[in-house]
Amino acid sequence: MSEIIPNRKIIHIDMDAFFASVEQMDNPDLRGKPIAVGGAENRGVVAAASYEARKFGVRSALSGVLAKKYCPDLIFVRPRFERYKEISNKIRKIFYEYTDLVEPLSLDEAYLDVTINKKGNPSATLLAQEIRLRILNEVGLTASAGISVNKFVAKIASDYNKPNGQKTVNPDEVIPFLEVLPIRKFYGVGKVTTEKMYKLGVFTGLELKSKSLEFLEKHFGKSGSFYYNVVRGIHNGEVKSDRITKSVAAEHTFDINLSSEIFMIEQLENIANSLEKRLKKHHVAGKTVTLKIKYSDFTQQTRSKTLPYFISDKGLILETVKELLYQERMKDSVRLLGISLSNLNTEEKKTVVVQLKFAF
Ligand code: DCP
Ligand code: CA
Ligand code: CA
Repeated sequence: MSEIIPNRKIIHIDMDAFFASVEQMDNPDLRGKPIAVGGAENRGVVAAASYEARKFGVRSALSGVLAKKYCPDLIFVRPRFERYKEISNKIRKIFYEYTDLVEPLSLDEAYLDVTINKKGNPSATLLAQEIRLRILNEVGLTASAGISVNKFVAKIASDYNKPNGQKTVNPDEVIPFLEVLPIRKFYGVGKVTTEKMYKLGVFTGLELKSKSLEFLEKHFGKSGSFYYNVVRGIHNGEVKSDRITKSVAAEHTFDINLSSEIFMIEQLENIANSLEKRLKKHHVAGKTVTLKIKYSDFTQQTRSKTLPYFISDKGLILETVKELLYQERMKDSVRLLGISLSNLNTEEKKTVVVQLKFAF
């Protein structure tokens, strides 16, 4: 019997005309008007165009000169990246209230895995609606969302009812959705690949599906198997959270306060055990071991030791913890013990790469 893998629930959220909408929100004079962020009448390119400007064919990457030609009333606005970043952070804060599995793709969009979510809401569609409403109420901007079983389909779906709309592609709709999808709309298929696909007679998902894996690999190399799979609804890419975990901890509050170190060791063994499981699950190791002790009078103590190497093994963790335990006498009775590991090997390493040029 084959194992039934439950469908994941992925939401892709993308802000509408992001930079332009921020400018219109902050400056009421710009509302309802065709504006272009970036560019200028005689130089540069448009970064973002308001929906009013898009009616004239103004869009991102268009030169300022052409933009002005298409839309003589176009107002050029200088970008304010700090402001966009600030809004981006606000939006992300909202996302994290729903799940920790948030993968930002750029300032204005992210994938959220809400298969299991902090609200205990089984409907990803309703969650997307709620998140969009919160962005509108708390930030003042509209967003669009795509909801489906994987990142690939969710991303494509978020464009469907843009602006200020959302689209759910249910598990049983994924295949038919992809079959009728124009090939240029497949995420990851850029201009060059689209042209190549056209030359091979592939214009829709259905035509893509008619091609064998060998055929696609022959023409598209490594990407061949990607195309082969996604059109069959197979895309297992995980939502990669960018949250840098600073520490991993496990602790336990006791029903009866502990007064002897012998009992504490026994408890610490259990705690080290759960900590090790957590570390293994997240594939991390750390250098700093911290022992947390809460006494019955509610005072708290922490004792730490940093090792010269990374550990994740419960034996090594316990060894360090014991050292910390005996380092100093305990007060009479202990109600909670905890162990945490920090200085993790996942923390971003800011290395400066210096390129040396040698004269011959
Ligand atoms: N951006 C940019 N240069 C580009 C494309 C985009 O600087 N070539 C910036 C400006 C956009 C923001 O990134 O506002 C988000 O890009 P999107 O592609 O998501 O476009 P918009 O949010 O502007 O519009 P849409 O409503 O289509 O998502
Ligand atoms: Ca956008
Ligand atoms: Ca975007």
